[in-house]
Amino acid sequence: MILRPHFLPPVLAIIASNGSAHASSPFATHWLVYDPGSNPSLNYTDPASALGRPSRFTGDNAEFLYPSAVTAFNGAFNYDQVLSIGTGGHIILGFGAPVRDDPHHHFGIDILVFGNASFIDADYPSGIVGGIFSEGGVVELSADGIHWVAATGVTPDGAVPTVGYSDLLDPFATERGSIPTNFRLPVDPSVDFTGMNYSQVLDAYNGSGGGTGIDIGAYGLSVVNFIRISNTGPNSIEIDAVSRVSSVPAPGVVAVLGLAGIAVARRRRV
Ligand SMILES: [Ca+2]
Ligand SMILES: [Ca+2]
Ligand SMILES: [Ca+2]
Repeated sequence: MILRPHFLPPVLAIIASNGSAHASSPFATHWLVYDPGSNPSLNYTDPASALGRPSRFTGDNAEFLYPSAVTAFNGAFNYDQVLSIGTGGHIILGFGAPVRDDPHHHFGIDILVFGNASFIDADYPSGIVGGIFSEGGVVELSADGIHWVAATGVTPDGAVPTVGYSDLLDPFATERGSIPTNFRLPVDPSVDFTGMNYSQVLDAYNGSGGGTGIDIGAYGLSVVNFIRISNTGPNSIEIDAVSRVSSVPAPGVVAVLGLAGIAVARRRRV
């Protein structure tokens, strides 16, 4: 069954959602269409799970009783944290403000997609990156919700695992950390994590919370308001969140204001 908010057809739903009260949110503020496909994971079919910020902690409920931090080796798995999309399914998510191909975005990346993929531990439980549990998926982008451009090469559930805290050196920590990561800061896409220990992984993340990066300019787009994530593979994929990347502050402005340290501290707490 295909779900639509308030049972509106897509175009009307888009219009109805334009007055969103969450325009300043850096994460998806609304969903427009959710088709769960043929084999979504049981109990993971609430499209609201893909809205808002990514998860930092998981398993802390009666269903699982396995409280654990979201690390690069431990993806989020609570029912209300990730949305599952089965074979042939898709979701369309909307941002509260346009995503722009801003030259000040880190590494040129404008959008981050957070699945629940995690690295494979080659030396469990010490946390040595031996690969990644990747479940794939397909991403398309649109300015108007009608015309779509394929973001070829982007793997929404499988490229860069989510990390909830920068200071948790245990990849299977059962407590929260004290330094939340930044979900609007991309990981350097040139990094090869293979063989790294978890301390090296966190250094490479450099305060980022992970997420698969998308440079909308690479697909000829200057503005994006909607993202469609589809599954054409045999297994379900999971989506936790999407975010708009924040701009790198102009160094001169920060220096003049004398707020460099404060600016960094705030960015890390988004
Ligand atoms: Ca860009
Ligand atoms: Ca998954
Ligand atoms: Ca979520």
